[in-house]
Amino acid sequence: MLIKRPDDILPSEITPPEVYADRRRFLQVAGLSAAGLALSQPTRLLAAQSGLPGPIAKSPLSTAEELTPRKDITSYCNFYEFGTDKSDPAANAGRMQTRPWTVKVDGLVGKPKTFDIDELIKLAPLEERIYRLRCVEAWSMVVPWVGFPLSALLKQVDPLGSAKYVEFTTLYDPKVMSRLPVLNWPYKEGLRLDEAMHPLTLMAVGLYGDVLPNQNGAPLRLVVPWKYGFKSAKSIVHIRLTDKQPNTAWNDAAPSEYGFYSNVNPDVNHPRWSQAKERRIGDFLKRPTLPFNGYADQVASLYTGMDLKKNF
Ligand SMILES: Nc1nc2c(c(=O)[nH]1)N[C@H]1C(S)=C(S)[C@@H](COP(=O)(O)O)O[C@H]1N2
Ligand SMILES: [Mo]
Repeated sequence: MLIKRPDDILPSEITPPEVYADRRRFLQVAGLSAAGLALSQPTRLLAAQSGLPGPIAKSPLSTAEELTPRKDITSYCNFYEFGTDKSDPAANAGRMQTRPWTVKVDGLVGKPKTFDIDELIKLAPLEERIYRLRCVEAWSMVVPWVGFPLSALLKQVDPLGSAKYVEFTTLYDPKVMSRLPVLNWPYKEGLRLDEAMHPLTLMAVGLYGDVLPNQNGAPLRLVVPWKYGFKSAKSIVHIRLTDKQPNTAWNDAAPSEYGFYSNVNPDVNHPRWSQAKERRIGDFLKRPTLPFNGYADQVASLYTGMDLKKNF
């Protein structure tokens, strides 16, 4: 299952020692057991695709569940700037130009910087991370992202001790995007700094071994696998570190329905529907939703002592 397209795999793939050493270091930083994770899956390298610098290491943090077909991931999308129907982003997001593209990183940092996207993509080794994505609308997918940990980017700008939160702002270009005030444009999202630095938090630049399609948030999107899908801000242009909890597009739109944390929680229902179960795209029957979308072992400790019914 891990090898979705065998023709993408290099014929001579053996884990180079430096990749293995990096991975061990990564696991140590993550506080995860190398024995438990690193040995559970083979580390294979995908061949570099035309649009992404290679090689792309297979992450031990991937789920082994069956992948959602690429066609579904790229045609059943939420990207309200391009329309509110699931099929609208695939039809309309092609109008967005993703080069040249810069991402400004500033706020409470020692070394603010504006990155060119192609420089950013080479900043840390790319990994394939297969994660569950659980939408607040109670459907889910399994997505083979390609990206790098957000922490690698944040370390480049030296967060100050006073930084407590990270705000993400995405592109708003009314020439190619909706002018309807569906949400307060530009779309914004936010994380606490420790959530942003968590090793599971990914900046995705690719999907299925190739560059991100526009409708999935090219050229750069956030992926936070233990939170509802709407936290995954697409087509990011600005990242700002701050000492105050940032506003977010969905919290602004409906504060009683969408909180700042938005951790996947089967025990806290959306005011208008249950969150206890989800329908995996392609399945007929629903399956139970897991606390923190199945990532509780890695992330529950971030919320020790917090009332997650109040901080939903
Ligand atoms: N800029 C922007 N980012 C966004 C959204 C959006 O409307 N605009 N929708 C969010 C929601 S609700 C979900 S579920 C995911 C969907 O990602 P996908 O379409 O790649 O599956 O993107 C999130 N990121
Ligand atoms: Mo969503």
